[in-house]
This record gives sequence, C-alpha cells and structure tokens, in this order.
Amino acid sequence: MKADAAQLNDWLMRIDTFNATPGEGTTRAVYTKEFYRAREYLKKEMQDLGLEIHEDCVGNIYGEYKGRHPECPPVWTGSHIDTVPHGGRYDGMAGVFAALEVIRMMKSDGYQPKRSIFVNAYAGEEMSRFGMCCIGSRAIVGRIHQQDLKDARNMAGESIFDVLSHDGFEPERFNRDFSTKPRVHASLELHIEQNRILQDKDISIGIVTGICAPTNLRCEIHGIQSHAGGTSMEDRRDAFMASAEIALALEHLAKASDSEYITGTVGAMKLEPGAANVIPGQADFSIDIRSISAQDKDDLVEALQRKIDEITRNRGVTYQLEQLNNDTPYICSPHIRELLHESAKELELPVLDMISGAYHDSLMLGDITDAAMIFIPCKDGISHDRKESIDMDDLAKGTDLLAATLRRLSEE
Ligand code: HGY
Ligand code: MN
Ligand code: MN
Repeated sequence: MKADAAQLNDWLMRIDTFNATPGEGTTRAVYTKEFYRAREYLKKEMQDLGLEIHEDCVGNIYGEYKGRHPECPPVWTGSHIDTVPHGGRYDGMAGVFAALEVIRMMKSDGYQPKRSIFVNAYAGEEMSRFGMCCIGSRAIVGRIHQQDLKDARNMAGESIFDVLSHDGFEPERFNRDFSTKPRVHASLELHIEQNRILQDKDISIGIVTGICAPTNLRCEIHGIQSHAGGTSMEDRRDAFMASAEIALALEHLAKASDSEYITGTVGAMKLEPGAANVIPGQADFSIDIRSISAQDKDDLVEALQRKIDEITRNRGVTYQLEQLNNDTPYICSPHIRELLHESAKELELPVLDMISGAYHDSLMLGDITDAAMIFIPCKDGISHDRKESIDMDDLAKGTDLLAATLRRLSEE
C-alpha cells in the first residue's frame, strides 16, 4: 500500500489548529496549553490506530505498534510537535504523521512486524522557550538529569521543573522514569530539510549522512545606562553596541571558517531598559553555533571568546558568558543508510546523500541506538517561518521510503 497524501494533509491541518498565533504562523511552545491539546489530539489518533500509548514525566509520547516479538528491542520512529514562535506546520509534525501513516499502511496490509515499532513524539525539541533543545530525547538518552530541569530557566525566570510540576507531570519521578536507557534496535526519523538543496536539485528525498550539533551560549553585557542625548559618543558604555560588534564578529568568524559546514546566529536579544532615548545598560542575547565537525565548532567558540574579551575591554563594558549545551555532531548509521538506499532503489525514488545543518532528536538518539534520517524538501528552503511549506507528494514519497525501511529494520 502507498502512503495517502490526503490523510497526511488532514492530520497536519488538524494538529495545526492547536496554535497560539493563528494566521501568523504556528506557535506551539513546549508545555503550553496548545502543546498539551496537540498531545491529546495525537494520542487519540494513536489510539484510533490501536497503538499502545506510554508516556513519561517530561511529556514524551511513545505509541507502540506491537510486533510478533515485542520482547525484542523495538524500532523507533517519530519526531516532535512543538514549534518555534510563528513557525511552520511541518517542522517535526511531518515526521510524526509520516510515522503514523506507516502504521496505518501496515495495518491495512495486515502486516505485523517482528519487532514492535514505536511512533514517538519527543517533548521540547525546539530550544525557543527554555534555551535547552531536545528536552525529551536528552532525558531518554541520559544527557540531562533532574537537576538540569531545575537549572534550565527562560528569560522570564521559569524553570522546566517548575512548569512541569505546575502542569501535573510530576518531574520528581525523573530518576525513576529514566533510570535505565531503553533498548532500541534502530531509530529512523523523517523531517523536512530546512534548506533548499533538494529543491535546487529537484530531488524529493534526502538521506542524511550527518547531523550538525549546536553549541548554545547566553551572553550578558553590562555597560552604563544613560541619556541618549546628553551622553557624548566618547563617554558611552553602550551594552547594545558591544553586543552588535560581537554579533558581527561571530558572522565574520563563521564565514571565514573553512569548515565543511558551520553557522553562527544571534537569534534572541533583550535590552535593558529597552527605551528609545536610553543607552542600554544591559544586553542579554543568545549565541547559536553549529557544525558537522566538533573541532571546527570548538575552534569557532574559542575564537569568539577571544573577540568578546577584546571588544568588551575596548568598550569598557563587562560580560558574562554561559554555555547552555555543547553537543557532538552525529554521523548517521551506515547500516540504516544502506537499507534506505536499497528501499529507494526498490521504490525507484531518486535520493541525495546530504548533511543536516539543523539538529534533531536523532542527534540525541544516536547515543543509544543506530539512528538515521530521511529528508523531504521544503519550499525555497524556508523553515522556522510561517511561509514553511511542502509538497504533499514529497511527503507521501518520504513516507513510502520510511515504511519500506522500517519494515526491513523490524524484520532484522
Ligand atoms: O534549531 C534546529 O536546528 C531545529 O530545527 N530545532
Ligand atoms: Mn525546528
Ligand atoms: Mn525539527
């Protein structure tokens, strides 16, 4: 049976109704009412397909399609359903519903896999709300512990732990829920490409060879708040201008690097007091650095720290730099990539091997199992934006490839 594009579209449109900013892109931040409603909707669709649902205290959902030998380590698939602010409706959700469609197809064909197949929705893949990405998949693989939930605070001062407690998830169960790492035979995630390479080459399927990893820092600059008119240009200790010079230094270092793939971004900034006629005394901003090479990323971070020292000394301001995470890039499972190529050949689907500039839950899952990813194009490479869009036929083709390869994996 082939994937049904109309069914996929219907699921994607329905989950998109759980949105804090209708008409202005999709906003479904982790641990918000929109996120909880979307979770309930997804669980109902899983139940309607006869999946056995498991959950944990950080909001991960695991929908089990029982295999003939459920005692064997299962095969995992799925992605995330939280979004960035004013983002798109396919980043994450395409992978969750492609996985659900695979189960629907298998059931229609009367096929029961040897190994159970789990359709998962990992909580908090986006870092937008708390500065920590992949909260759910980090917890599963043991990259974070209960204390990290208390330490991870957003600019409003809320911690993940407090929000989970307030919303009834009992995060004090963390050590019990994640006391042992799950035995997983393999993990395969479908995701939109979030770049335009597939579109430019007019190919519908990408097979991801490696996943770039982020280093995320929070930088605070402390200058002197003073009058925008009364303070001469020579007398200023302007926290924003120092931040701006640091951001341009980051851009210059990333562009000058000879790394195969490296990026540097300042995406969030808060100025105090934030008034047009006051020189900012404080600037608090995010630094996001990604690369497929851990060494290149570390080199860039070190070079940037030297520049921050120099810039703040020259400007007579001080700074604090906090590292939130420093993840290691992941080279996707050669074995699963081979199966993907075999399945693509069988389905007569042209494919392209490519790296992922974005990180994904698979970056974490690679700690506990063989992990790989399938990409489908997104129009003009646009993502993390309301204009994010895909061709449903591409998603259907990607789902067919996901189905064929999950079948191979679950029979191993
Ligand atoms: O930011 C990322 O790479 C991912 O899309 N959350
Ligand atoms: Mn994203
Ligand atoms: Mn994503």
